This record gives sequence, C-alpha cells and structure tokens, in this order.
Amino acid sequence: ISNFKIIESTLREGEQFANAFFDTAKKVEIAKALDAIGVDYLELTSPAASEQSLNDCRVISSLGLKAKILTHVRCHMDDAKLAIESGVDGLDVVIGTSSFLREFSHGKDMDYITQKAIEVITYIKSKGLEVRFSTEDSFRSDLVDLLSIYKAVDKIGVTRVGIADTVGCANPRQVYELVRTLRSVVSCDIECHFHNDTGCAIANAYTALEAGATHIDTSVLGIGERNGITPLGGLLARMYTADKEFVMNKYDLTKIRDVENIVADSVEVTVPFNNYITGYCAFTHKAGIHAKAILNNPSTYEILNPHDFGMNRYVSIGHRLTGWNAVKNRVEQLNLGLTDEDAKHVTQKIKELADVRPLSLDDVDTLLRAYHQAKDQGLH
Ligand code: HCA
Ligand code: CU
Repeated sequence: ISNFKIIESTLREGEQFANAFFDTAKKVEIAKALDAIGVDYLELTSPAASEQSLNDCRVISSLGLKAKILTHVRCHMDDAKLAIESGVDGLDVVIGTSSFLREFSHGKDMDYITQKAIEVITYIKSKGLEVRFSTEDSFRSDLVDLLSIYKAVDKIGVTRVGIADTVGCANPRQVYELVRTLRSVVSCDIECHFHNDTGCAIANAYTALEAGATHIDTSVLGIGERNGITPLGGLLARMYTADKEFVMNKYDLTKIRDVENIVADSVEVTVPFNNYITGYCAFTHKAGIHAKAILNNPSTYEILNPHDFGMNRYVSIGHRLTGWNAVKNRVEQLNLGLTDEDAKHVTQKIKELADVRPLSLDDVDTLLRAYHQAKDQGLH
C-alpha cells in the first residue's frame, strides 16, 4: 500500500458519540490539532443538523487549514444547497441502500435512490465542489443494487464512492471482496467507513486499502455512534507498520497524543489503558526476558518505535517476573555502580518483596539505594 488518505470524522461521526458535546471553540481546537497531524480531510456535521452546525462549517472552512473541509449530508437537494453555501471544499453524500433502511428508514426504492443521487451529485459538481457518494449499510445491501448505483454515479463524474459498514458486521475477507469488486467497476476513488462493533474496524480499513480503496474514515480514539469507528491512532500505527517512510513523511505522529488528550478531556473519557500508541502501557516491557532483549535491541519486542510517536519506552522492574539485566540497567541509570553479582543478589530481594506486595519504581529505587549504601559500608 503506497498511498492512502485520511478523512477525519471526529467532528461528524465523533459528534454522534454518546458523550460528545463540542462547542465552536472546541471544534476549532480539535480541527487545528488534527491539521497539525496532517490528516487530508476533516469531515463536519451537516449544516442541516442545526444552526450551530452551519455556523461551525463556516468557521472551520475559513480557518485556512491545510486539510480540505467536507461536510456530510443526506442525499437531498435542500441539504446539498445549504452545505454548498457553508464554504466547505466538498460534500460527502450518503443514502441507505440496505433492505432494512429502505423498509424501516426512508422507504425509497433503488430507482428513486439512483435518480436522486444523480440529481444531487450533478448539482454539487456544477458548483465546483468535490462530491462523494456513499451507501449506508453497504454490507447488508444487495450487491447488484450497489454496483449498479456506483456505476451510475461514476459515469457522471462523482469524485469518490464510499462503502460504509454502518453496523460493524463486516469481516476483512468480506471487505476485500467487496472493495475488489467495486474497484473493477468504477474508476473514481473509493472511501471506506468501518464501525467497530465486532472489533474489526482497523483490520477492515487496512484490508480495504489492500483491495484498492484510497480513503479511510477515522475519528480520534474511534469515537462515534455506539462504540465508534476506526481510530485515527490505531490506523496510523497499522499503516506505519506497513510503510513507515510514507507515513512518517506525511503525518506528524508525535501530535497524535495531543489531539487524543483534547478529545478525551472534552468527551469525559480517559484514554484506554491499552490504546494504540498512547495507552499508558503501550511501551511498557515487563518480563525479565523481554526487558533484557529490549535493552539490547528494542526491535526485539517492539514493532512501533515509541520515539517516532513522541512517546517513551519503559522497562518495569518492580515485580516477581523481573530479571537482573533490567535491574542492572536501572542501577546504571541511578549511577549506583553495582557489580553483576550485586545486581543478581538485589534482584532476588526485589522478587522476594514483590511476592508479598506490588512495588512502585520508587520502592525499587529505594531498595537499590539502600543496597548500594549498605555495600559502601561493607555490609555485603
Ligand atoms: C450513520 C452514517 C454513517 C455514514 C458513513 C458514510 C454510517 O449511520 O450515522 O458516510 O460513509 O456509518 O453509515 O456514519
Ligand atoms: Cu458511521
């Protein structure tokens, strides 16, 4: 995968997260923090949603960010007109095509949907804006219906088509097949949007790119409707692993933590302990065998270099799984000068203590200092 673009939807999908309430100032702060990372697009809530949403589109479009600004609208002329006047660079148009949505949501048939799509897309294009056309709940839609509508909009020059796993039901193999098939049917770019209900959102995004997709939707910490979508940080970790050069040249990975903190704070959640890159134990090495190897060469047990993400690695030593190499490393950091024999000896003491209670790094340091002092006084 030599190229891909990120459509960052924290300010649209993310606003559908249960706890989200972003006022204009907060949206501007998030938009700037995302722009600092270098995401390609920001997707904003439809101006048709509320007066404030319209205003926010205007404000963010006029910030002069590097990222292109999109807003997300239903496949209606009224919504499209309002959105075009809000100053955005492009519109992400969506309509439901699954039998569920056709029956229980908007109640329209495929001929009507196709006709409407052509009308709306033609209009947006005539105003000189980018336009993407996506089908909601694509994986539970009829394949023939899907391909025929995508073909029709590709023919009239849509900028991108989109696939959405609205309910998070798709697995990577299904994604590969659908995107591959779509790739052979349209010539425009392909955007993909994956919900994470069953834990496949990052894997599905990656597989979609392998199959020929060009754009992936993300949000900070994955926030969105229900349990959310592909998280920005997790996708960047995945893509870094696939093509480090490209990802590091294009995105400032050291800024991921900033935007996550802003968003976590605003929506009143903590960054998950096991979060990609920024989780508090994401670069903590514990077992003695791991610690020893990490100290010799971090790549032995690290696929992400924490420094590339502005993070630090941490070797945990205050526990019963510890090993003397890691303890010796700490001794050197503290400038205490103990021999290997001493380090082995004090490691035994740490293990004994750690069998009784958890130890903090402070506890361990105190123990090491006491050992060193006792040695100086000739007590060992
Ligand atoms: C939703 C809409 C959407 C749209 C995705 C897209 C989805 O149900 O809230 O525009 O591609 O998941 O289908 O977020
Ligand atoms: Cu969604």
